[in-house]
Parts: sequence; C-alpha cells; structure tokens
Amino acid sequence: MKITRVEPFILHVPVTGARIADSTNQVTHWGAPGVIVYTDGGIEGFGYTGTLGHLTTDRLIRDCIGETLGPLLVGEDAISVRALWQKLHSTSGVHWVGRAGVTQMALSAVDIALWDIKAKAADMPLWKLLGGSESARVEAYNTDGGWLNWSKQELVDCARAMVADGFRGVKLKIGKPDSHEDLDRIEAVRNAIGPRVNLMVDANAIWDLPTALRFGARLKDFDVYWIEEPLGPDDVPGHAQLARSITTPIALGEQLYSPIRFRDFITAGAVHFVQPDATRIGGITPCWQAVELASTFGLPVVLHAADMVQVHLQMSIAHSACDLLEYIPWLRHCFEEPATVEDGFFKTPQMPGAGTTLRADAIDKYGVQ
Ligand code: 0YR
Ligand code: MG
Repeated sequence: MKITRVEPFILHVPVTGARIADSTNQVTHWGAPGVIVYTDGGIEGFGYTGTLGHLTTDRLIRDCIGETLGPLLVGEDAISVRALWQKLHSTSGVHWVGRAGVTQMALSAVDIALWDIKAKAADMPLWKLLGGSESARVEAYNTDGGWLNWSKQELVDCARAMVADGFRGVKLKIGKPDSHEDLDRIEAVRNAIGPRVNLMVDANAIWDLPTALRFGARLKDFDVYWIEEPLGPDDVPGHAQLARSITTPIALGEQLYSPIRFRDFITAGAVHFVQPDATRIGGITPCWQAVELASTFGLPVVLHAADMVQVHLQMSIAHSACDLLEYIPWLRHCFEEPATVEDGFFKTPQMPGAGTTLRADAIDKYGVQ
C-alpha cells in the first residue's frame, strides 16, 4: 500500500468554559496540528499532536510535517510503520535540529497516521492489532473539572457532578502562588467527594524542590492518589529526592520526548505512575516502548490523555499495565468514533483504525491556516 500524498492541517478547537488554566498554561483553544496520509489502496490515515493553540508554533509543526517528513514518505509502503519511523527519524535531519518539541510532535502525528492506516488495512481497531482483548476495561479519571482558574466552589460543584456521572477519580490543578490555597482547595474537594473517590493533583511543573518537599508532605492528609509533575520536567535527581521524602506517589511523563528519558526517571526511582504521551514522544512506536519499559519495572502506566484519548485508549485496552486513563473531552466531537465514558469506564472502540479519523466537518469548522 503505497503512500501517495501527505497533507498537514491545523485545528483550533474551543475548550470547556472559554478559558482554562493550569499553573503554567492558559488555553482558550486546543491546537491540533496533524496530518492526513493518503494511499493508493484508498485508505487514509489520520494523526495529530496537541498544543496550546498558538498559531505560530502550530505552523512550525505543520511545516515540519508537510515540508520535511512528508516528501520522505511518498512512494513508501505505509504498512512498514516501524521502518518508516526509523527512516524519518534518521534521514530527515530532524534529529539534528530537535530531539524534543516541534520535530518530535511532527513525527508523532505522522507515526499515529501510519498506525491508523495499518489498523484500517487489517480491518480492526488498533487495540486488536496490538494484541488486546475485547474484555479489557479502562477506567477514566476526569481532569476537566479541576482547573486552576476556577473558584473553590466551582471545583466542589464540578467534582460532585463528575462523581454523580460515575467517575471514580478526579484531578485538581495546583500551583497557586500561595500553596496554602492549594491545600485549602484540595481539602474542600476531598470533603465533597468522600474517602472512596481517587483524588489526583497536578502542579504542571511549577514547584521548586523546597515547596514540593514542604507542601508535598501535606498531601497525605487528603489521601492524594498522586502528585503530578511537581518539579521541572527534566529534573531527575529532584524528583528522586522528592520520591524518597514524601509518601504520596509521583506521576510524570507528559513532557518527556524519548523512551530513554523514561529509563532515566524509572531507574532513579523518580516516578511511580508513568505517563507517556504518544503525541509528544514521537508517536505510538516509541510510546509503546515506554509502556513496555515501565511495565517491566512493575510500574502502572496512565497515558496522558489530553486530547489523544483516541490513541491512548486503544493502547490502554491493549496493554495490561494501563488500567486508568485521563479524560479531557475537548476534541471528542471532532471524531467519527469519539472516546466515550460510561459509568466511569471507557467504551471499547469498534471502528477499524486508531480512532483518529476526523469527521468531515471538523476541518471545515476548526481548520486554520
Ligand atoms: C492544559 N494533563 C495536563 C492541559 C494537561 C494540561 O495545559 O493540556 O493541563 O496537558 O497536564 O495532565
Ligand atoms: Mg498533567
């Protein structure tokens, strides 16, 4: 099945409630620079990455796909996904200009589109192609009710509503200038949801080590399930020291751009819940490697969903290390078969492919140049 054409796109899709914030990011529109890969067999593959919706950065990713990676794909056999990943990685020259960020995100989008083609050609959903079983169940936890710019009352109301909807886990953003305020908000939500619902907190890499040591130690009072990205995303020894000092488990990985970075954190004892993101690490190909690595060390993997619930759901169904998955429903209405949660668990997708096929109207409605 030969690749005939590679067409990049950019979507900007409004987020819940007009504007959300975590400790480092403000978002009004989620950016999804991506690609449609066409083949002579009539199958089209869809892949994309995720951004904060800045047009200038999204164009860098689009152009990397369209001008650098795309021409190397035309004429190749779309089914040879791993070989194509190696070719793009080593002969495009992108590794010289960036091993993280734009180039890896462009590579991610392309790799995901190729896996989409491979699963469609096999006439099965990706989870089945990856060896998964229909009976696997993936639990959802909800992040879309805990934003940092929302008031304490909004957090409490949202947490109650999510639990009433069947979610058994909710995540709160933390990282207020005064960390006492974070504790106050965590306490309010814990009281609202009761002792049996999992409560995660996510600092989005804003704390320094002294703050993390001091306030991280208080999280056990509220039975916090994990503290996510407490420190800078590349700080291996800092996270290792924190892991030795507090009892709340550490989650991270959404900003790591290679399986080797995961090896570094895991072997240093600096992470407990491992969170690779296929839209950043370079696609499903290296993301699967990170999942296998974590699982070899006996660590649970909770893929960073953001809006790649689509492929992350497929991978989670297929791998026994992935029982839990983040839910942020900003893009779901853009897909032919959106990820759906019922009574706290994701429904198993049935359409052939990676789940990334966009509805025809999504590009008309949200496409930007
Ligand atoms: C907004 N999930 C995250 C959102 C999310 C971010 O920046 O995308 O909070 O990626 O940290 O765990
Ligand atoms: Mg996070």
